[in-house]
Amino acid sequence: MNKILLFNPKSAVAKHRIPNSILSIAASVEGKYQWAIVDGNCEADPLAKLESYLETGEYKYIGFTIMPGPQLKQGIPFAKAIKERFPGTVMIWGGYFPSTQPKAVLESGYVDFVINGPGDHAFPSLIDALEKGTPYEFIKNVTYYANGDIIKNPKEDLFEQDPLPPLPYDKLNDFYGIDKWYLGRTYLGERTMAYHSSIGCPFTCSFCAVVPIYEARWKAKSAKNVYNDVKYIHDKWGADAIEFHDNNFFVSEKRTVEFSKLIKPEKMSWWGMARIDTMDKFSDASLAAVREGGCKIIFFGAESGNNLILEQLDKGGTQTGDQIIRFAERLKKFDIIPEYSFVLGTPAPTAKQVEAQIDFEIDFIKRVKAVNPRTEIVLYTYSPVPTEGSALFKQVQEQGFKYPRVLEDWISPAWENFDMRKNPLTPWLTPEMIDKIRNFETVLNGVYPTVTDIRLNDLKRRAIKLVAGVRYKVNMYKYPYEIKLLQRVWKYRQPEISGF
Ligand code: B12
Ligand code: SF4
Repeated sequence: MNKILLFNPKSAVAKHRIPNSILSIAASVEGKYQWAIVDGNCEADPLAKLESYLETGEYKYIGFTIMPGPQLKQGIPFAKAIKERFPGTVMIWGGYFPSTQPKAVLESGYVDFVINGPGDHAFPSLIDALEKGTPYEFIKNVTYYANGDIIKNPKEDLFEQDPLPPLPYDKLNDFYGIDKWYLGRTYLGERTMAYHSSIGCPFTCSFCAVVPIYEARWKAKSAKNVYNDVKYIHDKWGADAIEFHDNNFFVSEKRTVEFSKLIKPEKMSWWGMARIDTMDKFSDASLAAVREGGCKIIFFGAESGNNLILEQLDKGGTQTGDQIIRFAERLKKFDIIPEYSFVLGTPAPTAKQVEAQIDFEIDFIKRVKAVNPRTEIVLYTYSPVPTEGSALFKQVQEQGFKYPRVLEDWISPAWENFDMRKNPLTPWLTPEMIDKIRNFETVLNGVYPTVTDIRLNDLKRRAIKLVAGVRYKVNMYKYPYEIKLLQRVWKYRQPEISGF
């Protein structure tokens, strides 16, 4: 029987996390096919490592997981090189990038299949079909190229998460010691693990890549199962903190509180992502239970203080600018740090309006900081995702925005910036507007350096604050070279780029 090689391209320079995407694919074939994992984060020469497996002639199937941005830097050239040298291999890509850009991926000629969304069932079914020579044309979530066309098989209904096979942590540990590679020191603890407890999201925000893939569906593991998995890693490898990588961990108040109570005796600190309107409905008792269970900081998609933009972003219709401010204030008494992310630079009919929107958000963020200075701010610039049918994506296309058609173009510096949501190539944003957003970000990070940068000691924090404070007070954001210099010298890290 042919073997399977799974590859996680480099996604961060440090603070590597358990590669949950590729590990869940390994779990889906565990016990049935033999597999090996290569983690680009842990290898000095990952291509050589991949080739060393392929040279044995035992591995026919290669699965790459790809999120937009830096993972493409290894993903694209490695896939090309492997297909050239080992043309008999079957190359299968999964993850957010190929799911949203299947055309460019499959037309490259070196990727044979894309798994669109969850691979837990689709991947083993595809391998079975290829091994037995039976049709794959009916396997849900499989996308492929045939007769000059992209064929997208129908989507599978989102399945229950509890019956999924357990993640093969022990086997991963044989490839890359969990202790050595994946339990890093963070703001949360000395040994931070990453865990993914639910899939999808029940909402339909028009700027978000989760929507075209999961189509407003969400399924979660039970609190008890999440607790059991976390406890396993805690007991076996000494994890003392958790990053929940779910798109939306806190959808269910009941599950959240149940988990908080279960985990409380373990004294672990944790972090997860949420919606403000959902959590604002949590009772005071639930929020207190969450904090007592060890939750220190929660990432919220605040997106905008402007109700009209919130509507444009389809933020569910229940979040308002006033609520964003009120909720930052509310969390103070529970000692939970809100980490608010904003999306600046959405399209508007005129350049003047785009600029006015940016100015409004800058002012709004300062209001949030005034009510709760501990609020962490993450600033993204709107990078369109192909949410077919959304009014926002229609507006984006009408204004002349186009994705690259050739896969290799995605690794040009310009498109990499697009992926990082820092400097997208959207036609309605001028370089001056981008500068304004990024300069404000520099000054803001100067006055309020993130608590998650544990290398920045008190002295450095005070020095940077002093320099940036005057600018912040008088709204002078242009040319903040002195702050940039300090941030560069002290290697200031932004959690959204280098890991939370
Ligand atoms: C962890 C993570 C990171 C970490 C990487 C950790 C590390 N240190 O290595 C960090 C923080 C560095 C990061 C950064 C970025 N990330 Co990121 N990240 C995630 C996150 C939170 C979890 C990924 C994960 O483990 N999921 C768990 C697994 C089980 O789910 P999954 O990946 O979807 O896998 C399933 C399927 O997709 C499929 N599948 C996946 N891979 C494969 C492979 C094969 C072979 C097959 C068959 C199937 C398959 O099957 C799996 C099981 O069903 C996701 C959000 C999310 N919840 O998924 C965002 C996410 C993937 N990131 C995203 C983005 C955009 C980025 C950035 C590019 C931009 C940014 N500033 O946020 C940066 C830069 C990337 C970089 N440096 O490489 C977006 C992608 C959106 C899009 N436009 O497509 C996401 C979805 C977040 C979001 N909601 O916007 N990220
Ligand atoms: S709530 Fe968050 S994860 Fe869900 S659709 Fe909106 S932005 Fe995406």
